[in-house]
Amino acid sequence: MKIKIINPNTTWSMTEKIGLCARRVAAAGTEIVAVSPGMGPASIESHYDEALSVPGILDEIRKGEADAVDAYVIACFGDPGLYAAREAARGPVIGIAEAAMHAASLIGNSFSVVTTLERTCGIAWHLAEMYGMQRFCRKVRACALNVLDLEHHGSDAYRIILAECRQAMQQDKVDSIVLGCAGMTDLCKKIESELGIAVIDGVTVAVKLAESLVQLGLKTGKRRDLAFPLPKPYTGLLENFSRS
Ligand code: 5HY
Repeated sequence: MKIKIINPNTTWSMTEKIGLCARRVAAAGTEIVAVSPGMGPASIESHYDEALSVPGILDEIRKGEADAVDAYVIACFGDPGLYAAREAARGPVIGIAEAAMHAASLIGNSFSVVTTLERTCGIAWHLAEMYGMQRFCRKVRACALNVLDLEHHGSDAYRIILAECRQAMQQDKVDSIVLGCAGMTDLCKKIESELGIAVIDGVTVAVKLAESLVQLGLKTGKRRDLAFPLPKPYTGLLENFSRS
């Protein structure tokens, strides 16, 4: 099977890191394709960034549909464009926030999210509510890190994230910690062994969920609101999105 991971920001070093971590958990026979769109924000840290990342995501879905992709992962913790992407795709589309929160709810009764900037905490809470996970989510914590600090080795990001995860473990009294950024995927197991608590990375969980759904022959439902978008012209910068 072919799983396409879309990192909606245009920072390829992060995309390559995401691809690497995904291939480590993918089953034999699963081909992982990890991409950044040809358009979009260098990092996603606001509603504005999220909105401007969606055309790039949909463009990659369109290409994937022509390339026999079986399932997609949206590798950004805001799950931007998730439902629009599901409309455009035949196969399953998994958002890493949705995947991580559900995994946390299956292995415990409480989790905290550790994310980058304070201003993205609201987005994480909104997703917890939308996915029915707010009764499991005890706290959303920020590390005062920009997303791209995760790409700069001198940024001390690991020490800062580890310290916030330790605080979550000691103060929030949770069963697990959900990492709130795709760019933290490579830190997951290191933090888990350092602290001795379950640490959940949405990228790898989403890959395993996508594999399971494809193996079960489960595709995105097309009978109701996730049916393919209706054909119509789009104009201006979006004219390439016109559907016939
Ligand atoms: C992410 N932004 O996973 C989110 C994380 C965040 O560019 N990739 C991004 O902080 O919202």
